[in-house]
Amino acid sequence: MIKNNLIVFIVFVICFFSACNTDSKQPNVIIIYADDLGFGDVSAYNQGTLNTPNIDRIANEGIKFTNGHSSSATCSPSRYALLTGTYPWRNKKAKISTGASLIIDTNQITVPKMFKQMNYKTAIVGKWHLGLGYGKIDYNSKISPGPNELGFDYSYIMPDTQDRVPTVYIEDGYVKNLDKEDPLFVNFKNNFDNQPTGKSNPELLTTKWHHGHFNTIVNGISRIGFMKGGKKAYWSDIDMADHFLNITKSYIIKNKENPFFLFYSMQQPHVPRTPHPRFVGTSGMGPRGDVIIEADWCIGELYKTLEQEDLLENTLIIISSDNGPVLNDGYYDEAVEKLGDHTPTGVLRGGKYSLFEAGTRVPFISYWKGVTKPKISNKLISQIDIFSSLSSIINSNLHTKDSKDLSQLLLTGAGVERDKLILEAFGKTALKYRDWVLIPPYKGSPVSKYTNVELGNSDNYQLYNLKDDPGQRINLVNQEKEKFLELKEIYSESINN
Ligand code: NG6
Ligand code: CA
Repeated sequence: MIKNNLIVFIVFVICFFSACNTDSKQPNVIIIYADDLGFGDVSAYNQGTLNTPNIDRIANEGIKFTNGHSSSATCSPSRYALLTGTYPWRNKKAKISTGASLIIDTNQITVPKMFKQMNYKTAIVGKWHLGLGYGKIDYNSKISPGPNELGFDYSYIMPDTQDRVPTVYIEDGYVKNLDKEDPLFVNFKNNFDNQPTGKSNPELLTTKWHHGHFNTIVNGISRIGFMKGGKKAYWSDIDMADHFLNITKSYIIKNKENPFFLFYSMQQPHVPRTPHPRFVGTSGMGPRGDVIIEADWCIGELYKTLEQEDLLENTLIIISSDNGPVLNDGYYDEAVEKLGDHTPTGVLRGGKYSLFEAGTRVPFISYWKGVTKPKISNKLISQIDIFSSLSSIINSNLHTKDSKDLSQLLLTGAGVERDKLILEAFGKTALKYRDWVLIPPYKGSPVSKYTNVELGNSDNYQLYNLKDDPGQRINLVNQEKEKFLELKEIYSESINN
């Protein structure tokens, strides 16, 4: 009897593990998300003069999308759309976070929740920038809700941006290395105890601010916002890339037996640009170029880890950026002066913050060894489609209204594409429809007085044909009356739907 039971038990165990094995055939998914990396910053796109050999290898062996978009020309809204599959302009809270409350409702379905439902392990390492908690955050106890309440089993994050306080990492809701004897306080309006700031004590700065960024000084760099205490928890800016990479690598090695979804959310090349000394001077373009070289190296190291762990053939990698490029985003770091012939936006007009193409048309690459065949695809795809496309790839049945299942496109570079996409920048929207773009009239300066980026604001409607005019120079509103009216109609339908 005991023997029979034992045999039944052994058979059960074998079946159970073979079932697990089938499950483990579900691919791992890694989204590598750069911060402010431009369409022309990746050499595989043949636009600029920077060299990114590691991204290029993945791009050249996978699908390189030349018409791939982030959902917004700034960070938090793009991240919101990526993780929820919902347009950011539907949610008033989905705007740049500066110590804001959590932007995503904890009841909302998210990409990591979807993966969890399919028995994946889920993690985010790197920049978060989607707000934390409700109301005022107490950094000295558990900070919740945050990424863990939105479906990430493991989170190791920079809360907002590298140029905002607090300059600490948060692991699963707790400030890493916080000394209880030295509590951490943050305030975005008022300074604490006349502490030195970038404004009052410029002599303490190693990097000078240009606009904004003149509050609390950490590591010789003044930031947005004030902070006091918590000194042991402060990050080292120059080690940030290595730090996130090492955590990412350990996570992969630790979780290689289960399918995992990993959001590797890099901080480069957002300001302040702080390359590790071994990358200083490598681009000849100053810190902006150097941190792109650094980010490229990190991606190469990640690739190597997957190769060494024999995971490449079972891992879908997506590389993209949260918005387009900007040179001067608030610090004097020679991004403009040392640019040389490099063109971060490539042939596109605008940049970060802009409704023109370079605001949201970004590097967009998918790669899965043995599955994707090298292809350059000019089909229209948006990061908002990642939700439904991944859902399809991992056999989940979750979909959202705004996210299109473009899984075939993601895996082959061919097939159904989007015909229309609403672009967003600072709450302002525009329509991309096939080869056309319609930008409604918006008040505001056409060129940002800080960043010098062309924002897309104009008193008049703008209509561009990207096929003939990828740089959006010729406004066809008057010549192409019918097209104009057609797009106006589609725009108003889409935005009110
Ligand atoms: C802006 C900051 C800019 C950057 C941006 C967020 C000023 C004047 N400008 O408010 O430097 O931090 O927010 O960038 O403070 S993003 O890529 O995270 O959206
Ligand atoms: Ca960004």
